[in-house]
Amino acid sequence: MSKAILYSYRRCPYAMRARMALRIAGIDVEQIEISLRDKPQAMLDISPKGTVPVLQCPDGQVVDQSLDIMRWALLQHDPQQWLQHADDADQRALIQRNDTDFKYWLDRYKYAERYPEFSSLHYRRQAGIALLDVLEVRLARSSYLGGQDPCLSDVAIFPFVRQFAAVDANWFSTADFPALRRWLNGWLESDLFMSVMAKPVKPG
Ligand SMILES: N[C@@H](CCC(=O)N[C@@H](CS)C(=O)NCC(=O)O)C(=O)O
Repeated sequence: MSKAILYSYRRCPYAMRARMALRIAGIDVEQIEISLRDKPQAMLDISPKGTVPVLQCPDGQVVDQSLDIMRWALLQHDPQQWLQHADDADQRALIQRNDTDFKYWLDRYKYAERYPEFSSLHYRRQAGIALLDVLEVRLARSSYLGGQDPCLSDVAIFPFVRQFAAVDANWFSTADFPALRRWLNGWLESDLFMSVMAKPVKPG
């Protein structure tokens, strides 16, 4: 095997961050777009937990957590130094909050009808408390989450904020998150993000 293989799902935020790191690192991967309802056996054979992304490296090593894929890629080539502050406690804590508390409330906000115990507004507020209020304060002070340059936490987190913004785009467009909006839009309009979101060309 000469190329790494990435099992991916276009709209998955974990897969997005992995694809962005692989892309900026210039790693040539064969990307396999899977269906979450019909996962390929070859993927389940190497990673039985059945989540994407999964990277199979040329030497056979399997990396099946998106953050590990990001680090694996950036350790080989990190042209914008995304890893520079990645081990700082505050940076790790931000990603941790994103992947745990924020993700928890985000899922409830996205699918509020499935969680009738509370209102959608309650879930939205909880998501804000879990992470977004902190991001807004930081981004009002600096362009990115680790300072004036993009870093690992920006890329690890923004695909989830993208989902949050899309639940009620009208509301988000005027919500009290001006710095967050500027930051999110910057990433959404970036060539890097657009390149990893390009739809696979269908043969024929
Ligand atoms: N901790 C994993 C989470 C990945 C994950 O949950 N991916 C979702 C898609 S966004 C998935 O594959 N879910 C399995 C399913 O829906 O069957 C990572 O960071 O890679």
